Amino acid sequence: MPDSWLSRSRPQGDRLPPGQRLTAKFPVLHAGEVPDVDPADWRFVGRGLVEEPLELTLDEFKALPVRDMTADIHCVTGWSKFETSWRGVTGREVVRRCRPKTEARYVLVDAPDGWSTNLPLSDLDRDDVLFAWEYDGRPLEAVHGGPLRLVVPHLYFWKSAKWVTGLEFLAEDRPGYWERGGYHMRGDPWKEQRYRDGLD
Ligand SMILES: Nc1nc2c(c(=O)[nH]1)N[C@H]1C(S)=C(S)[C@@H](COP(=O)(O)O)O[C@H]1N2
Ligand SMILES: [Mo]
Repeated sequence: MPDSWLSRSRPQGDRLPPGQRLTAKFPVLHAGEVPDVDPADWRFVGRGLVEEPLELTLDEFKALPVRDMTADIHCVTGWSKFETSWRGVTGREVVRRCRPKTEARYVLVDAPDGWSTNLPLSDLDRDDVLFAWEYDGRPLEAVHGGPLRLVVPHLYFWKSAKWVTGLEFLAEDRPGYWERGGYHMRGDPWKEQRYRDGLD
C-alpha cells in the first residue's frame, strides 16, 4: 500500500495541531496596509553575517531553481488550512546564495515598513520552506504577500513574512514585529508555542 494512501486514510485530527480548527477559506491577516510594491524596484537583500552582501532583482530571484510545494498552514489565531500549494525557491537555496558566515545562527526576515520576523537559521535552511511568488497555480496576490512571500509551514503562519525584501543573518536571536509584542521566538504549532514568557 503506498505511503500516501496511509497518510490520507488517517483521521484529519492527526493533521490538526492542538487548539486549531480547519478552514477552507484563506483569511488575510497583517499589520498596517498592503504595501505598494513596484516589481521593477523590488530588491532582495541578504545582509548581516554574510561573506558578502547579496542583492537580487525579482527576475534574478525567479531565475533560481524553482520548486513546487504543497503544505498545511497554521495561524496562531486558530485557523489551519490543508494542502496549500506554492511555487518558488527553497529556503535552503536562498540561504546558500546568501553565503552566511559560520557564526550565523538566526535570521530576521525583512518586509516593508520595518516589519520583520525572526527564525532560527535551521528553520529556514530547509527544502520544505519556500520563498513563493505563485499560490494555487496563479501569481501571488498582493494581499497574500505578492510579489514574494516566505512560506514556513512547520511554524505558525506569522513567521511566513509577506512582501519579503531580504534576510539579516545574526549570531543571536532578536525578536521581530509580533515577537516584540509577545509572540513566541520559534512558534511550533505542534508544541503550541504561541506566546513567550519573561518579556521585559
Ligand atoms: N510583512 C508582513 N508579513 C506578515 C504579516 C504582517 O503583518 N506583515 N502577518 C503575518 C501573519 S500574523 C499571518 S497569520 C500571515 C497571514 O498571511 P495571509 O494574509 O496570506 O493569510 O502573514 C504573516 N506575514
Ligand atoms: Mo497570524
